[in-house]
Amino acid sequence: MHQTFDAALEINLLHANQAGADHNRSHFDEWGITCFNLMSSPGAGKTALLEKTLHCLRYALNMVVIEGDMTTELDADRLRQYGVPVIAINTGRSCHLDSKMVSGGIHQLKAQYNPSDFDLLWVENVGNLVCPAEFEVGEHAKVALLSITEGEDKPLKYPVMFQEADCLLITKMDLAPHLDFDLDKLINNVRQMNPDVTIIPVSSKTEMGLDQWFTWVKNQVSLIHQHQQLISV
Ligand SMILES: Nc1nc2c(ncn2[C@@H]2O[C@H](COP(=O)(O)OP(=O)(O)OP(=O)(O)O)[C@@H](O)[C@H]2O)c(=O)[nH]1
Ligand SMILES: [Mg+2]
Ligand SMILES: [Zn+2]
Ligand SMILES: [Zn+2]
Repeated sequence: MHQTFDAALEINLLHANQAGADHNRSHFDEWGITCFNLMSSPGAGKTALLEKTLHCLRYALNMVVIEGDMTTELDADRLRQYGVPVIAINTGRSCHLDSKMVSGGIHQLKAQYNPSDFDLLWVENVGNLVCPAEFEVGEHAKVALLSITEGEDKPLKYPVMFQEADCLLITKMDLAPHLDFDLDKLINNVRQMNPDVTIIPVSSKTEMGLDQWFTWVKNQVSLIHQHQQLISV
């Protein structure tokens, strides 16, 4: 469980976490790896999206996953079927991944592989709409998912996740005919929190919107790689 007892303690906690995130980021930039942090409430479809993404981008990018869950390797095992290395991190009572946990994962990766062989590291965070957005892990971009069964009001009620996101995937669009769901209202609520975020409605089931998502991923990896080459000279 993640509890904050006072503001000073929270500042120290986030400060220590930021130092670890900077450490992780320096490894990613040294190795030429892009890191994306996938965040959502439990069950919004992070692993389902990763399954499609690992399969469809397998020839375009060399990928690796750090899979965060409080307990079990259920999601890690789902993703291992796609032939990519998956490092499972169990957070125990903690409801988010912090930079130190991810640091453990990337040093494990380094011990087993040549990390420069990878283009893209996916971090699937613990299902939680609140604190994963506060704890940077060294990622280059935050990708938030919100499924349409959760309600259009969620960006207003849980603002930090939506303010911090670089890309927001509106998931499970195939269920829209069964729900009283208003896409324009949701997008309007998101824009109030974050006018610049890239918003992509998707369905991992029907594959609606996935081409646009894959294009966003490939463009970001390419841009970040160019930046990494510039800062390495
Ligand atoms: N109809 C529909 N169901 C989906 C879609 N994506 C995921 N699901 C279902 O939603 C449930 C949760 O999906 P997961 O991919 O496990 O969600 P998650 O965000 O990884 O969940 P946690 O890791 O537990 O937080 C599963 O039953 C999926 O089959 C989708 O696009 N459409
Ligand atoms: Mg999952
Ligand atoms: Zn290190
Ligand atoms: Zn937490």
